[in-house]
Amino acid sequence: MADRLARTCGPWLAAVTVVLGAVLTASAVPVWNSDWIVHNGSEYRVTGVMDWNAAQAQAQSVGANLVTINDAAEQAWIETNLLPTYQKSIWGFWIGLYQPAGSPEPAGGWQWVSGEPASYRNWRAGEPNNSGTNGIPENFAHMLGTRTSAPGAWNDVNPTDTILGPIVGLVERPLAAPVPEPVGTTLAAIAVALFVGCTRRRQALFKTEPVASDSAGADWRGARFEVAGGVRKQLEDGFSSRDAAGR
Ligand SMILES: [Ca+2]
Ligand SMILES: [Ca+2]
Repeated sequence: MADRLARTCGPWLAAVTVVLGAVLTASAVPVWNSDWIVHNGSEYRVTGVMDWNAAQAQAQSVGANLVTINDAAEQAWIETNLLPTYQKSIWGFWIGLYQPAGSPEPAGGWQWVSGEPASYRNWRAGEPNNSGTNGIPENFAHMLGTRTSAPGAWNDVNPTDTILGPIVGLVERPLAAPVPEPVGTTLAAIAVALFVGCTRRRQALFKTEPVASDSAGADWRGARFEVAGGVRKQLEDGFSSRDAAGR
């Protein structure tokens, strides 16, 4: 009985396992709150609501990092063009600035997770202050949303802090290098070049070499044909026949 059950249910169990695997895989697909937005040599994208580490992991899965804000111009562009549209709460965006554990508090060791050495900072007055609740240090930075007294300014927080509301990550990566031509396209281009070259070579030979003679010994050249006296003659455009002197 048990064997029969196993034989009957085995394929079904396998199918269910495959379906469950597909569902679980699909659930791991990165969640985004925007498409890529191109600006000044970079492209930017906004994650779904998640903590700093999850947002950075999602960024890395597409060759990016949480944003590095290199200067005041990039800060201003983000504040104007991205923050009002994509913020989910007053907590604004995660940015790529973090403080390795053990750094002097509150201001020591802050660095960009991309590894870029940019020294630009836009801390809110009084920040970073490491004023984490529950004794957990504030080692990750976010950009405040527009509905605060300091829109766009930065603050250090602890991502597991219970006071944090919905917050999304701002992701940046360099614009991709031009994609190389597919091999098929390259081969097709070579084939066309060879064909054109051969055609020109064939035409050149055709115009400079005698290719047929009539009974009087005259040479005939060109691409059009005429049959006279049992001899096929090739004629250049505009001629019905031609004498030996080429007139
Ligand atoms: Ca940047
Ligand atoms: Ca703080």
